[in-house]
Amino acid sequence: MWAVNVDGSNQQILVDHPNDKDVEGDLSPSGNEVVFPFDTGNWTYNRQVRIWNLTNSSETVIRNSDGCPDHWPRFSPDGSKICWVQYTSSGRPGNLFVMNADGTNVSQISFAAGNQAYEDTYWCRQDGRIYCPADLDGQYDLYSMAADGSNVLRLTNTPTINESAPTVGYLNP
Ligand SMILES: [Ca+2]
Repeated sequence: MWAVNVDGSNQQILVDHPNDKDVEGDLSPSGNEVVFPFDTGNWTYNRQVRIWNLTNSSETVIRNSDGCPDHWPRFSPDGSKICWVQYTSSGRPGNLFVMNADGTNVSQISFAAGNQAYEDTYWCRQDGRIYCPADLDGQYDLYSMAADGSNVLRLTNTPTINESAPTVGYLNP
């Protein structure tokens, strides 16, 4: 996993596993850590969630594989928690979970059933809410919710379009 200044200078490697895949990383609000799913190279279902400490290049496994691959771990605005999508054991997008940044206190915050699914978590640092696409009725739309999964808002309703990977910012056209 690499970082580069927004002007393109100072390209540097952050997380270095030469023989494996580090994907879907998120930089902590402090800038000292990266959380990412660690994949043993073959897109297996045996993913771990790890935190890489950028100050001393140490890493910690905060979540071990349980056969349901973890995707899109994202730090909370204060860096104390992580939300992510846990896929199903058959590799389909699944449900949203939140845990402490040390891997304790795992809490399921969405409850998709059947073919329903959540994806592509984004934890907004401006308002503290979690944004993601979800397929709750046959196609993906965008939703947001409080960090405990309550107060769900449906943001789009576009039956012929599958939304993905939202981000939050300020438009200044
Ligand atoms: Ca849609």
